[in-house]
Amino acid sequence: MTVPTAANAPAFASSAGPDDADGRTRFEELIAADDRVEPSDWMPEAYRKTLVRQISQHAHSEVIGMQPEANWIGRAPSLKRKAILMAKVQDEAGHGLYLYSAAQTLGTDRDTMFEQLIAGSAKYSSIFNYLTPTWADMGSIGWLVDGAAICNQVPLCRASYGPYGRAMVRICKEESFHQRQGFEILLSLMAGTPEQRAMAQESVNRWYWPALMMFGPPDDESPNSQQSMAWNIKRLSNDGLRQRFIDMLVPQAEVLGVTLPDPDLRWNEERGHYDHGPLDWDEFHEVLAGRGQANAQRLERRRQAHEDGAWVREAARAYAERMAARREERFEKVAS
Ligand code: BYC
Repeated sequence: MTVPTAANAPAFASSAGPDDADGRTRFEELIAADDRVEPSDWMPEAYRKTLVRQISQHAHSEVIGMQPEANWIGRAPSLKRKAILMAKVQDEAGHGLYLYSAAQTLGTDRDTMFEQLIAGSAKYSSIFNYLTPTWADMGSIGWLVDGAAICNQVPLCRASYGPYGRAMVRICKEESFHQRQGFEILLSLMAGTPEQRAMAQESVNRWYWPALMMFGPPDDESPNSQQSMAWNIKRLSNDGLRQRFIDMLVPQAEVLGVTLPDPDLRWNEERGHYDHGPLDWDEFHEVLAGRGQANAQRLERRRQAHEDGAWVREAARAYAERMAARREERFEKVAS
C-alpha cells in the first residue's frame, strides 16, 4: 500500500524510450562534463538500475542501522546520553527517507523497495549484522561506523545523479555530528576507570575489521566499481576509500589512546600510507549470505515494526483520501 505523502510522490523518471539517440548523446555529454543527471533526463537502463540498487541498499542500511543503537536508548548511562542517542537514531530514519525518495525519482516505488527488504532479497550494509553488547559499542559505532560512512559518502555528494548527490550533502553533515559523538563517548571511557578503558578497547577490537569491510570487496573482486566510476556515481574505489579511512583513523586512535587491532599496521614512507593486514573476506561473505551474528534478528525486528505500523499507513491513506475528496468538492463548488 502506498501512503500518498509529499515524500512519496509519484516517480517522475524520464519517459523517453531506450533507443532515444538524442537522449543518449545528452546523457553522455552530461557525464563527460561531470554535470548532474536529473530525473527528467534520458538515462540508460543500466545506469538507472545501478542507481536504484545502490540507493535502495543505502536506504535499507540507514533503516536497519537504527536497530543496533536503538538497543541502547533505554540503557544509556545518563539523560543527556539518552537524548543524544535518540536524536541520532531519528537522524538515521530521516536518512532512509531522503534516500528512498531519491530512489523513487528513478521509477521504483518505496513499497517495492520495502517489500524486498522485508522479504530478505535486498542487501543492506554488512556492518549492521553485528551485535552491540556494551555501551562502548555506541562509541565504536559513532567513531568507526559513522566515520567509515562519512569517508564513503563525502565523494557521493558529487554523484552524477542529482537527487542522490543532494541527499548526501545533508546526510554527511549529520554523519559528521554522529562521528564526533561516538569519538566523545570513547574519549570519556578512555579517561575513566581501568574497567571503562578495557570496555572501550574491547569494543574497538570487535568493530575495527567489520568497519573496514563496509567499503566493499577488494577492487579486483568488485563487479560494479568500474562502471559506477565511469558514470561518476562512485568517485573512488573500494580499496582507495578503505586506505583513506585507515590513514585517517591512526592519528585519531592515538588521541583516544586505543590500539587498532592490526599487528601489520605501519606507516609506509614510500607509499605515503599505512600498510595494513589482510581482511577476513570469508567473514564478509558469510554475513552477506545471511549468516552474520544478527541477520535474522534484524530482519525479524524490521518485519515486526512494519506490521505494527500498518494502522499508521492505513490512517494516513484514509486522511489523504478525505482531504482529496474535500479539495474536489471545493473545486466543484468554485467551478459551478
Ligand atoms: N555490505 O561491486 P561492489 C550508515 C555488495 S549507513 C553489504 O563493490 P558497489 C549508518 C554490493 O552491494 C551507510 N553488501 O558494489 C546507518 C554488491 O552487491 P550487488 C551505508 C555489500 O555498489 C545507521 C556486491 O557486494 N553506506 O552510515 O560498487 C547507523 C559487490 O560489491 C557491502 C552505504 O550504503 C557491504 N559492506 O560498492 C550508523 C554507501 N559492500 O548489489 C551508520 C553507499 C559491497 O551487486 N553504497 N556489498 O548484489 C556504496 O558506496 C557502494 O554500494 C558500496 C559497494 C561501496 C557499499
